[in-house]
Amino acid sequence: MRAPYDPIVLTAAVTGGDVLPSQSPAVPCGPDAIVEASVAAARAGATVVHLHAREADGRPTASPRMFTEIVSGIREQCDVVVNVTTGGSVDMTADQRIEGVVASRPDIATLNLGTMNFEGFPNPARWPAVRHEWEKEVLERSGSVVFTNTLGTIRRFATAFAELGVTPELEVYDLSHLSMARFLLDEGTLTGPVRIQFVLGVLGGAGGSPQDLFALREAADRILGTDLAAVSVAGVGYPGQLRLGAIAAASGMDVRVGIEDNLRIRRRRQAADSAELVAAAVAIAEQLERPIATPAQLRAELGLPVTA
Ligand code: KMH
Ligand code: ZN
Repeated sequence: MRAPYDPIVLTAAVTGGDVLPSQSPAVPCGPDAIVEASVAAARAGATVVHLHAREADGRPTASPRMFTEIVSGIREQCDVVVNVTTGGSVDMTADQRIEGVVASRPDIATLNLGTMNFEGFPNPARWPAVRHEWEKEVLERSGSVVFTNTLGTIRRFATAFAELGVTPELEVYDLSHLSMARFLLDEGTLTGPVRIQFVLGVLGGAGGSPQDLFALREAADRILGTDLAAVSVAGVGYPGQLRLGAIAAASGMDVRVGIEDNLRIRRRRQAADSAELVAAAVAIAEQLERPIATPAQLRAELGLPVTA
């Protein structure tokens, strides 16, 4: 784990599969916009970009061709570490969700450690006005959203990552996911030490308070011990993203910001893009005298070739 002045691995989650493009023009849609948002976030200081794929109308897609186009487009322009989702969106099958990783060969890919409710729009009175039919369908399925990650799916994805030489990032939304990580390590499906991404504040997972973060942080140390390499913190929504990010930066943890999880830079102002959220996290890190890890530093930590 990181000492108080160690560099922070800063992840920019640029696309996501849950926010709706009608909510903000900052949601990048189509491969060119996703590449542009990723490169801008890297230039603003991100160590890693975490990405999903979306069609031109913003609909999440599992298209292996698009993931390949995005990842190669990023790699042509910068050396940022690339983290591709297997979460996709909740209406994708497991077969669909792994295709993008197999095709695009990212440095890191996400491994979601449990089935859960995953409600982004639970209150109809607060539904945003939307332009696209598919967005209306997303809103109307609220109240019955399940993000399915069976043990079989988790094992299948973890095994595929090992075969591909892709580093798993364990997405932890709740306490039970830490026990799942322990089980997978003990049965040999995962090899430690592992990297965890806490995703806090999803309705269906743990809450987004500092108390929730520290309860999970202490449980991770207790359950995983020396099998834990790094903990990153992604707060969902505003003000959780930057507040939990600040606490993480002050507490020896890594940080995730970006449009996937949060559309606002201030209470009443939307972020222009993920790069603006990255710049805010960089400014917090500077005040705490914790530099941001370079992609080369993280590659060395991951045992990857130092250049992509
Ligand atoms: N979109 C969520 C259903 C990941 O990238 O693996 C899951 C997710 C986490 O976004
Ligand atoms: Zn994601």
